[in-house]
Amino acid sequence: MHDFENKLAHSLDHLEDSKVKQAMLYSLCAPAKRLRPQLLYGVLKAYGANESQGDRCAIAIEMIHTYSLIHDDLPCMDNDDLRRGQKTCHKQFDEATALLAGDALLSEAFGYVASATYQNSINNDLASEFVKAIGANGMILGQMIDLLSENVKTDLDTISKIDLLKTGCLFSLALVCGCLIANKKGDIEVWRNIGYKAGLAFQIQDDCLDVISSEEKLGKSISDEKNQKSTFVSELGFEKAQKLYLQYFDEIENDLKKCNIHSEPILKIFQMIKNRDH
Ligand code: GRG
Repeated sequence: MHDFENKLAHSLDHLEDSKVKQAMLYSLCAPAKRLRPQLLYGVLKAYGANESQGDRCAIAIEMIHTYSLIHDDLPCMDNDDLRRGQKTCHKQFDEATALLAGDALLSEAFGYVASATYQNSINNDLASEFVKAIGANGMILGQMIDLLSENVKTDLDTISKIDLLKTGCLFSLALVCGCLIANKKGDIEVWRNIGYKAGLAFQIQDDCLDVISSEEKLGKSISDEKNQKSTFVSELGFEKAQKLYLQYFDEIENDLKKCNIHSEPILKIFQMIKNRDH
């Protein structure tokens, strides 16, 4: 993650100055955990590959994650005021600018993937993985099912599907990109599954944090109750939900220990996620 914040801050330097660029930078460079880039770099380290090879994909994934947050916060979606400890993009700018900022981050992200020069021309594989993860069979589908679940009692299978698609797909993408860039295509499904488990664990943990933490600490609105959404905590109770996400993190640790990699750095990232308080 050497100098990642600086790389992100300069990632839009090629764009003409405009209000939409200001809005993109406002949301992209807001204080955030950068978990998905950390995971991508973690896989490269696990294979002993050069970390800087991951820069363009890591930036692209953070752009896409930021776009999803901007759109998720819009009045037509979750209608939130606070994100990453600051006003949401549409509150700071306006709705139309926020919509465009999200669209533009998504477009620029693909520019980053397309123009990366990797060995064995893996750019096509990477682009396909991006579309699979974030398109209408991935993150967007998760968001659609989530929106349709508001004010409706939702069973655990559906909640799991939403979490897997909304969060797991992007975690998986980060790990899979690391695997492809390290030229270890044969291991791709192992990383994909770890990403899905991590997304599920992360989202159940989020449901738990929503109960015990504050908006100030989380840096975002606590909106599940407001939007009348079923969550793992509402369906299982806090203790069972907590047990379940810890179980998923244990499984991830065991999966990683079975891989033929230098597992320490990536284990540390998952431990950090497991112990997070926001
Ligand atoms: C095209 C209209 C349209 C929408 C795009 C909005 C959307 C599709 C998907 C939403 C996906 C979403 C918001 C999932 C939740 C993801 C999540 C776990 C967010 C929080 O991630 P952290 O904690 O946040 O890593 P930071 O701020 O640290 O990066």
